[in-house]
Amino acid sequence: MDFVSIIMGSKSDYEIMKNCADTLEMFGVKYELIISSAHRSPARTKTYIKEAEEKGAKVFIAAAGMAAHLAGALAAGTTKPVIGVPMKGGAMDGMDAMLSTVQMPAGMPVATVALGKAGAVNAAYLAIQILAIFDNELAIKLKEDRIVKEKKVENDSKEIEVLI
Ligand code: RP5
Repeated sequence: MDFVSIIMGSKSDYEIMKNCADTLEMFGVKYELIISSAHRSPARTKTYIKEAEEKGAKVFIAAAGMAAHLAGALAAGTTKPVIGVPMKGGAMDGMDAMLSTVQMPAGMPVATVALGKAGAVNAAYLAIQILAIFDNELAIKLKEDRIVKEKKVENDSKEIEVLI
């Protein structure tokens, strides 16, 4: 069974990452969601990656804040695509997490998305787009979603637009 695996470094990441899970649900994509830390529970993280891959995880999403090494640790443990979501918070309000997540050495990629809710949602979209390469039903859902978004722009404009 194909699914997306979401791993958060702390329960404090859940409020934002719920948006990631909700987006996957909206597209009917199966997912697992756990808390495991690169620093506080490295053994659990390592074991989980292996078990998730065996169960069918096709894309990993890692969310962590501060000295955020979780996405990098995942990238070290799998050759599946890893998407990193830097979390806001701490003394630098996420700048530290963003740089830790994005600055991977050559050959060990982490697809890093934005800080905050947009990043959590986009991590899900990226995972869905990866799965949709070999899933036509999912590809159609993504195209329909774009049409809805395009229509919303027009409708929102109509409510307030001023034209001469
Ligand atoms: C990171 O440290 C977590 O991913 C979280 O974003 C941050 C703070 O964790 P808590 O102290 O709130 O558990 O490892």
